[in-house]
Formats: sequence, structure tokens, C-alpha cells
Amino acid sequence: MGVVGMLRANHKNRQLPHKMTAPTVAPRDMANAIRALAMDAVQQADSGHPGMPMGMADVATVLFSKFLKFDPTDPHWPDRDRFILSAGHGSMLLYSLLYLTGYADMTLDELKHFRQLGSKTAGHPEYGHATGIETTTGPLGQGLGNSVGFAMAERLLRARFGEDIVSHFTYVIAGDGCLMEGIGQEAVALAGHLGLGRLILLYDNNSITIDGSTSLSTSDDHLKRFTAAGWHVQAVDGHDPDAVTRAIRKAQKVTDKPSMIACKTIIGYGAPHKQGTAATHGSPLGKDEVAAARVQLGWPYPPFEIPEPIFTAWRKIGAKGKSPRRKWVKRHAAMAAEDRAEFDRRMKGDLPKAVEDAIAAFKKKLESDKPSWATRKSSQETLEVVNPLLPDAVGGSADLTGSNNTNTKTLKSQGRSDPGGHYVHYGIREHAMAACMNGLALHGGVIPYGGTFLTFTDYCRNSIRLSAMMGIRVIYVMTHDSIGLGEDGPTHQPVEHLPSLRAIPHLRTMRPADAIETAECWQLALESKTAPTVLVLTRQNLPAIRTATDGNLCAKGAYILAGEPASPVRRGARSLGEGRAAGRRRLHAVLGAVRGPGRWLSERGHGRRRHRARGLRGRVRLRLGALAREQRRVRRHDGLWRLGQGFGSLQAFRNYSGGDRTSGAPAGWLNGGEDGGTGCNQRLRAHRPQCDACHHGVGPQGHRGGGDQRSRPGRDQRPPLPLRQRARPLQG
Ligand SMILES: Cc1ncc(C[n+]2csc(CCOP(=O)(O)OP(=O)(O)O)c2C)c(N)n1
Ligand SMILES: [Mg+2]
Repeated sequence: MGVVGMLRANHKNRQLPHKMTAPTVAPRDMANAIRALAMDAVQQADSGHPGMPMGMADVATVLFSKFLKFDPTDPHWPDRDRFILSAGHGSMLLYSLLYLTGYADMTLDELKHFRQLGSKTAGHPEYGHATGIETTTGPLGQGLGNSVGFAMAERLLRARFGEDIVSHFTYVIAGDGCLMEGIGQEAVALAGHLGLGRLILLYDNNSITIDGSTSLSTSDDHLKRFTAAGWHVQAVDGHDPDAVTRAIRKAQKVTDKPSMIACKTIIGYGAPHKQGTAATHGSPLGKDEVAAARVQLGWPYPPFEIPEPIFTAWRKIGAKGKSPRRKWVKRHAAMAAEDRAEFDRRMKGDLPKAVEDAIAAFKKKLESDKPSWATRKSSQETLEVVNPLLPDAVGGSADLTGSNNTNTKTLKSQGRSDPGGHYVHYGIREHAMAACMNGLALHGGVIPYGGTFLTFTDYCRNSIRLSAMMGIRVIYVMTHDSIGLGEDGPTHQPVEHLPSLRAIPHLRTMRPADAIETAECWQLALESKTAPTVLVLTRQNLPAIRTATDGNLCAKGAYILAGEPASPVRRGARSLGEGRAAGRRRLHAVLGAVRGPGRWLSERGHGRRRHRARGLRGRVRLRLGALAREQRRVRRHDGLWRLGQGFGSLQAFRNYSGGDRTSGAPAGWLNGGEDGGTGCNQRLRAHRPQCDACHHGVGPQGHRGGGDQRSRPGRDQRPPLPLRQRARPLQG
């Protein structure tokens, strides 16, 4: 009898593996539910990563059943523990856990549609697709960087509102890849330095990456490395639930250091012929191996079927958080009214009214003073006005505080001795700074901003892209924006950075031209709850060109600086012609506001202003150069921008490859495949895709000169989740 036959025979008896009489179910069987869901979903999708979920199932079961404080009926409960899957390729681990513990929007149907068009179970976990996904991960090391921000936000808020209201842990699962990444090292060093005691890292120490054994590429002793960085470290057998339990308990008690638990695991645990090898990392196990794994694990149930006692046991775990949450609700209700209102405001992300008033008053003052400040100085002066009124602000810089002008008089440095300090010395760790700010923003209750030189946005780029993809309020203060930076030379001179930032969808890139515009751009950045902002600021002084008027003119995207033009285009031209300096300034204003993040102006739908902006585009284009032209081509001809909500999606792949994953899009076009926005490089390439059947170009309307690709039968035709309709968590 073959393996499948054995299975059938076993399944007839419907016996539960091991000894299981409700209500006690062995942890091993709880973990096997995760393993089975992961391998079956990947097998069904014919795509994905079964190895990591199968390897870490035991650890995750211990974490969720014994430690994690969460309530699926209130996924945004502010005092929940945060769970971050930094090894985002193991997304089925998270999806299985969300389903098993009872998050309403993670249904079995979603698991069955893993990596399919329109499902919440994207290739990598995407924030906003489903509740319980705290952050978007996939680019390795990002989640680890985020976790530092989550833990920092918790500590800051605990210092302000007390343990009764804020007291939770941040748990992060990271693998060999996250630990190898440079950003990982930056994050580890920062967390250790700050002594973030509520941060617990569960390291999937399986010694395997895609290429094979980790011995091919690394000789790091992570335990020593983490110890040197100031972490508490332990090493355990990741398949021994008792050992994992003891280690997490111990880690929780270490309050002055972050904790790392290296969990020795076997990747693909349970797949008899493939476990322990890279073969389980990123490919379906194959029908026979899945069947063999069922026998090996003692799991005779058909795909996606979880036996009732095991399912009930998981749901009980999901229900455990109700009681602590209710107690928290009572404590919250008992807070002093003023404190409660402040806590709620901060978790909602609303700004105090006083901020708007103060910026308006500051603009009036600037109008009369007419300072010729560099915009980095204008930025600092704005922050001096805002920060005392905005306790949410968490500033910082990657060791360029005096250059970025990011610190203000009222802020104290964040650190062990002042856990409530709102200024972070990130050190020379630009990438971790950006990822950490993402974590701060995602946690809620704080508004992060941080600075470096514009040219070093390259070091932060993937995190900036993720801020934009997630639609979160992170403010990047990028100074020294041009050749006016001084004598540092070409290594420090940003040339292509501005257009390349503007090519990132949903990112607001603003380059104010004087002090008033800087104040206005700051206001926009602070008010922008659903998009990050890059403030591009000068080192050199600029003359005042604006007179303050009521309202925020930069919010319009573009506006007429002076006089009444005969037509917007001619107006722009005339400004340029009127004199070099004036022309530059005019262009500054336009670049600062119009091009912005590329789309937000037109999305706002102000017809007249849109017209004006379009009129000015011809001028702007001259300065933006080749990259912007490529970007426009991508958008105009290929339509992926719209279809993929700006970042690429399964939908785009399906539409453009005729719905067949293996038929292949044009070379180099969508090689992100099912990885989704986190892995798709659509932004980086500008090929015009062709239909692989007839070689006609395809666009948003489908085929040009051919049939509509989307009408191909035999594929999931569920519509994608429109960006705005996704289950975007309210912060708090
Ligand atoms: C920044 C980045 N580089 C490369 C990749 C592609 N990638 C995905 S998983 C992986 C290997 C990760 O190894 P590990 O963390 O040990 O995961 P495991 O194989 O143990 O599941 C790589 C290189 C990525 N997702 N992100
Ligand atoms: Mg590994």
C-alpha cells in the first residue's frame, strides 16, 4: 500500500494522533495543526515557503498558548503584546495562527486561497490585509528593525501612562537571514544599547538558507554577538516545548536587556525526506512528501481539516485574552479623565488642536520677520514650536543631529536612564532608524521623525518603501538636499535621489522653498495619518519668498506664488525668465509641492489646481530627468501602477501573464512573482509588458489589440482588495 493508501486507511478510523482527550491536547498536536495548514496551503497554491512554519510551529505554539497577550475579538487593543514575523516568507505560520486562534477575517477560505488573487493571505504578511498582522515583512531584517520601534514605543508610553495602561511585550521571530542582514545588526546593536527589556527575539536557528547550509556563507557566533551587543541570550531545542517555555519565562524576567532565544529547529520538520534541507525553504513539498509528512507526524486528516479537539483547544487559546483585556478596559475607564483623553487621542493619532494654531501663528511671525534660513533651520524652528505641544513626537537622527537640526529644547534623550526620553540617538544606523520608525508608527501613540543626509536615503530605502506601502505616518527629515551642501563632494551630493524618492508610490516627497513652506510641509507631514513624508531640506540659506496667507498653500500641491498668470504654463515660464534666482525659487516651490509623491495631488481631485499642476509639468520634467520619464511610461502605458495599487500585486502578475504563473511575464518585468509588493520590482524596471500569447502590449484596459487577459478561465478571479477598503488597523 502506498503512502496515500495508508493515509486513507488511517483516516477511516478518524483517530486522533497521540493521546488526546479534550480539553488537554498535546502541544505537539497543536503544532502539527500549523504544520499541516502550512504544507497544505503551500501545496495547494503550488507556491510558498513551508519549511519555516513547520520548523517553528512548536515555538509558536508555546508562545501563543502560554505567553502572548492578545484578543482576536479586539485585535487593536492597545495593550496587546505585539507579535512580529520578521521572517516574512514563513507567512503561513502567521496566517495559520490567526485562523486557529479565531481572528474573524482570517477564515479557512483565506488559507485555501493562500497567495491567490485578492486573498488576505498574500505571499508575505501585509499590514492592513488582515487584523493581527502588525507589520509588513518579507524584506529580511525589516521586522527585526520594526520590533525595536515597537518595544521603544511601549517603553515610552509606559513611562508616560504607567504600567496599568501600558505593559506589554514585543515578540519577534527572525531567522538566519534576518540576522545576517546589515539592518539586523544595526537593530540588534540599537536595542541592546537602549536596553529594551520587553523585546524578546525568538531566533529560528535552523542553519539553513536558500543556498543550503549557513556554513556556506557565515561563521558568526550569534550568541556571542548578541551578548556583546548587550542582550540576554539563551539557546534551546526549538522542538522541546518545555525548554522553550522555560526560556521565554526567563527572558520575561530580564527587564534591563532585550532577550534572544536561539531555538535550534529543523526546517520543514515532519517532512521525512526533505526536512533539514533547503528544499523545504521555498517550494511546495510535493504531493508524495506531503502525504509522507502526514504519516510521519501522525496527522491522518485531509487538507485543511483540523480535528475538533485540536481546533477547540486553539480557539480556547484565542479566548484567553478576553479576561485580561476586560480588566484593562476597566483600568482604562478608571484613569483620570484628562489622562484617558490624552491616551485615547494619542492612540487614535489625532493631533492636538494647539499644533495647528501654533503653526498658523508661527507663519504670521515668519511673514513679518522674513528670515533667510536654510530650510533645515526652518524645520528646526518649526519643531521648536510644535514639539512642546505634541508629546507624541519622537525625534531622532542617525548621528547628524547638529546637521539635520532635528533636536529641540524640550526633548530629552531616549535611553536606559531616561526611558521616557523623546529624542533617539540612532547612531550611524540609517536603515535601522527607518525600520525602527516604522515600528514606532505602527505601535501607535507616537509620531516618529528622524534625519540623515538626503543622499543616505539610499541606506533607508527599503524601509521608506515599506512605510509607503503600509501607509503609515513616518517623517523623514532629509537635509543637505543638493550641490549646495558644501565641500563634502560628490559622495554626499544627492543627484538622483529626489526623483527616485518621487518614484515610490504613496510617499509624499516635499521640498519646501522657504521658512513658511517648511512650516506648512511639516504641518502636512504631521497631519498625514496614512502616508509617510520625506522632507527634503537645504543646508544653505534661502530667501523668504512667501507671504503667509490663511490656510496651508502647500496642501494644494501647487499654487501661484505671485501675480496672476495668463496661463499656468506661461506663468511658470515667465517666472523662470524673470531672473535666475526668482526662477529657481519658483521651481523649488513647484518641485516641493507639485510633484510630491507623484499622485497625491491628482488624488485630491482639486480640478483647477490639478490643471495648473499639469500645466507646470513640462517644466518640472526637465529637472526630473530619465527616471521620472520611465516612471511616467510605466504608469501611462502599463497600468500596473493602478492595478497593483502602486506596488505590484498578484493581480498584476495574473493579468499580465495571462493568469498562468508559469507562462512568464516579459523578461525582468514581474520577477517578484507571488512575493507581492514586498518582492516585486515593477518600480525598478520600465519594460512595457507584452502579452505572451500575441505579443501585443497590455495595459489597464487589458489587451491592446487582443482579447482581455483577465477573461482567461480557470483562475481565481476575485477582485483585489482596494487599498482603502483593506482592513487597515486604526492605530490603537
Ligand atoms: C533583503 C532580502 N534579501 C533576500 C531575500 C530573499 N530571501 C527570502 S528568504 C531567504 C533566505 C532566508 O533564510 P532564513 O532566514 O534562514 O530562512 P529559512 O530558510 O530558515 O526559512 C532569502 C535570501 C529577502 N526576502 N529579503
Ligand atoms: Mg534559516
